[in-house]
Parts: sequence; structure tokens; C-alpha cells
Amino acid sequence: MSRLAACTIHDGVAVVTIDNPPVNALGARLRGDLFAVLSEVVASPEVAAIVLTGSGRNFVAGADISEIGRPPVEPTVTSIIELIEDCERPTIAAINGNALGGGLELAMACHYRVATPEARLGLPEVRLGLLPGAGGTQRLPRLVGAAAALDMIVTGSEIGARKASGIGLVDALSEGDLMREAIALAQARAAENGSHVAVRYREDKIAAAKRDLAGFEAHRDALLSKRRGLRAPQLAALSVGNALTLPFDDALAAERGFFLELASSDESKALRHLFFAEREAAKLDGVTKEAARAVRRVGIVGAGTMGRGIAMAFLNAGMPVALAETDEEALAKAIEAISASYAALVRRGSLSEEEASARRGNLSGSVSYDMFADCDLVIEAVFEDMALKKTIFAALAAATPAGTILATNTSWLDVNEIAAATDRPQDVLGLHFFSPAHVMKLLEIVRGERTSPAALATALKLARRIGKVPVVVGVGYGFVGNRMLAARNAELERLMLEGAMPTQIDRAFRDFGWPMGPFEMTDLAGLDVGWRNRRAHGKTAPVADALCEMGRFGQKTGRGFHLYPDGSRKGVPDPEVEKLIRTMAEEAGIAPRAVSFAEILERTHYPMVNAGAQVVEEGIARRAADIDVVWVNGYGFPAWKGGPMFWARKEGLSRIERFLARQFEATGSEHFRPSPMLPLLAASD
Ligand code: T1G
Repeated sequence: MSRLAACTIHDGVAVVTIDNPPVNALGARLRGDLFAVLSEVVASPEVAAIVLTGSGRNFVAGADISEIGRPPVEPTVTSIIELIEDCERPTIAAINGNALGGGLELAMACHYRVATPEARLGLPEVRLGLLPGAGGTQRLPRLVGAAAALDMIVTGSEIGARKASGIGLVDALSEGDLMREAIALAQARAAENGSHVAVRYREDKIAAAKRDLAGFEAHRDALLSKRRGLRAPQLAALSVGNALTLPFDDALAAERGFFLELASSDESKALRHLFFAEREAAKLDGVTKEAARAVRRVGIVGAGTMGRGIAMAFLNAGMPVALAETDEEALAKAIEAISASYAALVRRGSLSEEEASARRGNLSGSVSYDMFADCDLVIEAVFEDMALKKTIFAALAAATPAGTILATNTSWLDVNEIAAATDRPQDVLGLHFFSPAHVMKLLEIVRGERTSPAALATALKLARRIGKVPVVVGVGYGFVGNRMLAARNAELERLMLEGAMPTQIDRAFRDFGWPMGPFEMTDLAGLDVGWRNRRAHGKTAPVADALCEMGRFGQKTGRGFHLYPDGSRKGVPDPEVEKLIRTMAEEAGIAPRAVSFAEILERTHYPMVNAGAQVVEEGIARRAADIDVVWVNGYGFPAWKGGPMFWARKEGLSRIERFLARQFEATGSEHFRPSPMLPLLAASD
């Protein structure tokens, strides 16, 4: 079996190349091979210097995440780092691509770092509920200073090589042949016969930080204030602070302790689950990346809120967009609105005028579908009317060549029925974006019965290109997300009549970890949206309908479930709403009572999990983990809880099933009928 690390000698310089596809993750086998190769190199008197590099697009993407939480297998990343750091001959990291987590920690064990301009460097461990566990919290501040180290480690954000060079993380950028330049640097350093100071012994930036401890603490507190309740950022910041107050080895030992605590935490297990779940959700049997077609230009039908957001999602990825509306005025208004959005970003300094101009230049519009003739994908984003959609798809099929993918942004309707309106259902699928479409990460790719593998492969590749997290789902009322949302909200009206006011319910959701509660969300989206939907399907929601009859549509009218005084976006309780609810409860003969947060969460989240089990049972979602990806990326389910189905396992599937059975027995409500799939979710992925 070939080694995953190899050494070649170039005029006294040992070049050690890591080759562990796909991302050079530091799994146990690679660590063993790398340690063995480095041990041989270090022991060789002919070696004057060492260059460490990676193969492919990654230097090293970090530890093997699938191994975290298991008993450590020697040699560890730390053992390799110590081997490199103890070498007195010059060591150079030739950073050919992503140097992340343990990969950057490995690079910081070297005396010097040379990088290609395209290389990305970072310590993203907090995104996995961890902190750098191989000395990153101690070496990074010694290279870039405590403040920059806090920014990178507490946020987990990566930086480009140019910025890394500017802050002292990288010693040189290689605009040409990285290996030739790295070897030349190694030879030059070796020829100096000088001492090469390991990063662990560099104290000047630590001393500078010690002179402004108050500034460090203020910076730390500001970063943590946006991450309340999360353990990993807290410990990461604490560990960086130790670099200023503890001897190196003591701080390293503390970092190791923090790492082990976090690796076994629920928060990290949930985030590591999502890391792999997101990648699994984009895989389909029989659909290979190679089957994807090129998408050079995208057409969009409908320039309302969703159409504009979808257009911006593609424009932001540098793709040309052709936008169609029914009349010139509506089209002009939409194009102006998109331009205004970019102008606002330029004013805020988050977009350059040059980039804004490029995006505006990529946008064209027409009232005719003729412009779609050279589009490789056309997305319909008109309102939810099946007859209208079928008419549009028939016209699109006629206006575009076979192979052009025709996608609907519908969030409820039957994609198979829409596909049947065309003569090429194999080119039809759903691309369900979530509002705001240029912001929300989730993209539900709805697979029709006859959607071709090529169409699916193209949609999956395109999703990643525009920075979306794709989940392939089947055709079914509300697909995955909205189907479960309906179940999660089914008890809300009843809970209010029983005594849980909108403010209390919203607070229960926020305490659980949602960015906002269901009523805050409805007030933001507009009560009239749900009202129109309910009336179209002959459904009622007494309290919400009454509020709509009163013209209380939410933030846009200054009043909804909550009050928004003086146009404020933060709602406050409205006594008028509470009085309305109590009156309706009295008329319904419901005696008000105190409702606990626990009951609110059980009666909303358990039916939601149950609906998730039904969705898996019906094959609309291929696995429970796909549902977690949908909810974290499309609805703001707290990622540190892993998604509704991961959380349900921790909550206890049998406990949930017993609760649902009791409620179904007592109320006969369908959303409480336990799915037979529920107990099987324990090991369904
Ligand atoms: N461990 C295991 N597998 C990994 C992996 C990793 N670190 N990174 C990627 N993969 C797999 C991934 O599951 C997928 O598998 C394939 O590689 C391609 O990934 C000691 C403890 C590097 C920017 O958090 O950010 O170091 O689906 O689709 O889009 O202190 O992968 O093909 O079977 O994402 O080109 C810290 C995580 C770890 C970086 C490349 N490092 N990876 O993106 O490919 S903790 C990270 C990424 C750590 C230290 C601590 C990205 C990428 P499959 P991909 P990509």
C-alpha cells in the first residue's frame, strides 16, 4: 500500500508531499506515514532544510473530522508538530491550497510559510463546536498578534493568502512556481547558518498584547457577545487569552483539555453531524458530477420578491441573468430595485462599485421569452397558481431548446403536474429557494418522477456554484420544509386560546435557539400571506384570521401578533391582541391556564419531528439527516442542536412517540398521529 506522504530530495532540501485525497485530511493512516517520513528526514544528516506541501487543491484540510471524539491514535497531529518544531534545520510550509484547522497548525509548526495567492488559511474549528486542538490558539497569536488571532479563531473565518501575508501568518507569496520558490527559500535559509526561531518562542506580539490587556479583553467580549450560549467560542477565546498569561506548555495543556471537553460535547457532535449531512444530502445514486451540463446564462420568469432574490443569487455568483415580467413597467421596477440593493451595499462599504456595476451589467430583462433561447436554465418564480405555472412551462418548453432545464420555485405545488405541461419532463425539476433567496443557504431540489440524472447533476453543481446547500427531495405537499413547518405550527392557535400568549410562545422558541419565534416570523413575512393561502385551501386560523380582518398584517402595518411602535422592527406585546385571544377563548369555553415553555415546545416540535418521520417514510426525504440540513439552512433551526431529527434522537424518540400517542388519543388531531417510522429513526441514516 503506497504511503500517503513521500519525500524527494532537491539539492539538500527534503520536500515532503502529503497525498491523501480528496482534501489531505490528517487521518490516522496519513499521520502514521507522515510521521515516518518526517522522522527519516529529520534523522538524515544530508538534509539541510525541509519543505512540507500538499497535493491537489488542498495543503491540508485539517484533522479527519470523522475521527474526532474517538480515542486518539498515535501519532497525533501534536506529535507531528513537535517533530517538525524540534528540527533545528529550516522548515518551510509550501501552502498550495486550503490550510485549515490542523493543516494550518501544521504549517505554523514550520519556521516559514510560503503560499500561493489562491490559498485559503483558517482555524474553522468553532464551526464544528471545537477549538484548535494542536496549538493553534498559542502559535497563531505569536504570528499575527492577539487581536487578529481572536478574530480568526473565535469566528472560525478563513482568510486569503494576501491578507495572511499582510498580518504575518505567511512570510512570502509565490506568484510563480511555488515549489521552486519554496526550495529556493529553504536553501537560502539553510545557507544562512543562522538560528531559526520556532513560532512557539516568538514573544514580541505577545508582549505587545500584554501592554494592552484591556483592549484585548474588550475585543474578546465584543466577539463573544454575538455568540452567547455557545461553549466553543468561549473556550477558544479563553485559550487565546492564555497565550498572554500562561507559559506556552501550560497554555498548550489547557488547550488540550478544552478540546477534549468540546469534542465530547453535544454541541460539537451536532455540528459534526451537520458537516457530513450537508455533503451526503448532495449525493444521489446514479447521478454523477460529470453528468452536469454547463450553465452559462440563467433565465427567470417573475420579478417579484422571490424572482429578484433568485436573480441576485446568480448575479452575486457572477452569472448573467435574463429576467422576464409581464409588462415593461413591472420589469423596470424590478431591475431598479435590484440596482438599488447593490447601491445600498456599495454605500455600506460591503460591495465595491466595480463589482456592483459588473452585477448590474449581467442583468437583462424583457417581456418576451425569446431571450431565453440561449439560457441553459430558466426558473419560474410566479405566484402559486397551478394553471398559470402550467401555461408558463408550456411556453418555456417552446421557447427553449431541449436540454435547457426548466425549474419551478414553487414551495407547495406538484412538480410532476407542472412537468406534464411540457413535452420534455426530463428537463423539469423544482428549485425551491427560501426568502430572502440571495441570502438563505438552503435550496430544495425537487426531483420529478421523470427528471433526468443530467438535470439533477446540473442543479446540484449549480447550487454549490451560487453558495447554496442543496437537498434533493421528492414531490409531496410542501416537500420537506414547509410540510414540517405546517406540523410545527399546527398547535399555535390552540396554545393561544389555552393561555399561552404570542409573546410567551415566541420567547419559548428563542430560548430553544430559534432566531425568532413563529409569531415574530409571521409578522415579518406578513399575516396576509398565510391568510390568502388558508382561504385558497378552505382552511381557517381563528386568531390569525381575526387579526387579518382587522388589517393587522404584521410589521408592514405596524401591528400583527405584536405591536411595532413608530415603525420599530422589534415587536412588543399588544394588550389588544391578548384581549382578543381571551375573548375568543371564553367564547370557545376554554378556561385559560398557565402553559409552560416545555409544553409549548413539546406541542410544536414533536409534531414537527413526527412529520419528518412521515416524510422519510414516504420517501420525500431520503434520510433523516437530509431533513436536518433543510431545517438548519432553510429555517434557522439551531445548528448546535444538529437539526430536528438529530435533536429528536437526543430528546428520546420513544418519549416523543409516547407524547404523540397520548395527545392523539386525547385530541384525535392528525398531526399527533405517531408515524410508524419514528422509532426506526434511531438508526435510519
Ligand atoms: N475531515 C474528513 N473529511 C473531510 C474533511 C475533514 N477535515 N474535509 C473535507 N472532508 C471530506 C468531505 O466530507 C467530502 O467527502 C470531501 O472531503 C470533499 O469535501 C486538529 C481538530 C477543505 C474547504 O473544518 O471546509 O483540524 O462527500 O465537498 O467543497 O485543531 O472540505 O467526498 O465523501 O467540502 O472542495 C478543521 C473542513 C477540522 C475543514 C474543501 N477543518 N473541510 O471543500 O470539498 S478539525 C475543517 C472543508 C481540526 C485541529 C482540529 C472543505 C474544504 P465526500 P468538500 P470542497
